[in-house]
Amino acid sequence: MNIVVTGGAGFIGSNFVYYLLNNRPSDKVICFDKLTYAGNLETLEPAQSNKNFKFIRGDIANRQDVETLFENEKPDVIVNFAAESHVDRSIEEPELFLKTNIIGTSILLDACKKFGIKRFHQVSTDEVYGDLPLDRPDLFFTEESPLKPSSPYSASKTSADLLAMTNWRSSKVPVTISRCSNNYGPYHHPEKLIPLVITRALNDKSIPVYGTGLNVRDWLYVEDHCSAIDLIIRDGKAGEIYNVGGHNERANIEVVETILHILGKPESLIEYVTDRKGHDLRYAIDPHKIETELGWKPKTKFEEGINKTVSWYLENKDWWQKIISGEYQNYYQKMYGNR
Ligand code: NAD
Ligand code: TDX
Repeated sequence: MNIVVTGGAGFIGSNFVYYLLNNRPSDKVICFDKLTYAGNLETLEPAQSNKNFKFIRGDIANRQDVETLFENEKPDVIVNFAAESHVDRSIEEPELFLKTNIIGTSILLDACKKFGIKRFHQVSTDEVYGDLPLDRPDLFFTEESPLKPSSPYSASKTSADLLAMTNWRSSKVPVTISRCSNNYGPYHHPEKLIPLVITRALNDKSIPVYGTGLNVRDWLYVEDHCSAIDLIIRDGKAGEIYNVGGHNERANIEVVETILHILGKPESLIEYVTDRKGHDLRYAIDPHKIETELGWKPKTKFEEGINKTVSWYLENKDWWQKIISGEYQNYYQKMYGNR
C-alpha cells in the first residue's frame, strides 16, 4: 500500500513513520509535511535512506499541494497527523489552528473524494470531549461522550472530526477516527509538559507547573498509539470512531516529581505559575471498543515508558538542544515571562 503520513515530521507522525518502516516492509511511506516550527527533518534523517520512504514538503491547507500529492503518489491510505497541536499557542493565536486543522482536513477530504482513497484516517484527540471532574474517578470518555471542547485547539480538532464524519455520511469517503489521550516518548517537542520538564531539569532551570498541579492526564507511550492506528487503518471499519488510551492517569505534579526523581534533580526546581485559561481538569479514556473489536492492547506501562523517554532525551541531547536554542527562546519568554 502507498500510505501518506501527513505531519510525519512531528512527534507522533515521525514515530508512526518508523513504526511502518519497521513493521510493514511491503508498504511505501510518503511523509507530507509543511515543516512548521514543530516539524523537524532531522527527526526523519534515519528514514531517508530507506527505499520505502519518501519526504514531500507541502501544506494540507493548500489545495494545489494536496492535489499534486494525490496525482503523483496515488495514495491508498492517508493518515492525517498534520495539525497545530499546542493548546497554549491556540489560546494566543487561534487562526492558524482553524486554517490547518479545519480547512486542511477539509481539503484532504475533498481530494479523497475527487481521486478516491481506500481509507482516510483522522488522528484526533480526547480533548474533543472536554474534561471530567477530579472527584469522579469512575467516569471515562467513551466514543458516545458529548463533544465539549475547551480550547481553540480542541474546537478545531472537533470540527475536523465532524467534517470527516459528514464526508463519510454524504459522500462515502471511507473515514476512520482515533481519539487518543496524551502521548509521550521520543521526538516530543520541548514545548509540551514531559519534554519541557526533562530538558529544563537537565539545565537546572525552574519547572513551570500550571495552577495546582492536580490536573490529570492519561499518558500513552507513543508506540502504543502507533500500533493502534496501524490496526485501525487495516482492520477498523469505515465510519467508526475508536478511543485510544491505556489507563495511565497521573496528576501533572506526580509526573513532574517522577521525572525529577529519575534525573536526581531537586523538587525545589518546581515553580507553580498562573493556570492555563480554561485548563481541562481530567482526561481519562475508556478503550473498551478498540480492545474488544480490534484486539488492541497497549504494551508500555507509565513507569517503563517514562524511564525509556528520559533515557532517550539523555542520549539525544543534540536533537532537543537545537530546538530550545533560537526561536524557541522567544516563545518561552512570551508564554512564561509574565506568569
Ligand atoms: P506536532 O505538533 O509534534 O507535529 C505536527 C506536525 O504537523 C509537524 O511536523 C508540522 O510541521 C506538521 N504540520 C503542521 N501544519 C501543517 C500543514 N498545514 N500541512 C502539513 N503539515 C503540517 O504534533 P503531535 O503531537 O505529533 O500530534 C500529531 C497529531 O496527533 C495532531 O493531529 C494532534 O492533534 C494529535 N494528537 C496528539 C496528541 C499528543 O499527546 N501529542 C494526543 C492525541 C492526538
Ligand atoms: O509548562 C507547562 N506546565 C504545565 O503544568 C505545560 C506546557 C503544561 N502544563 C500542564 C497542562 C496540562 O494539564 O501539563 C499538562 C499537559 O500539558 P501539554 O503537554 O501542553 O498537553 P495537553 O494540553 O494535555 O495536550 C496534549 O495532549 C492532547 C497535546 O499537546 C495535544 O495535542 C493532544 O491533543
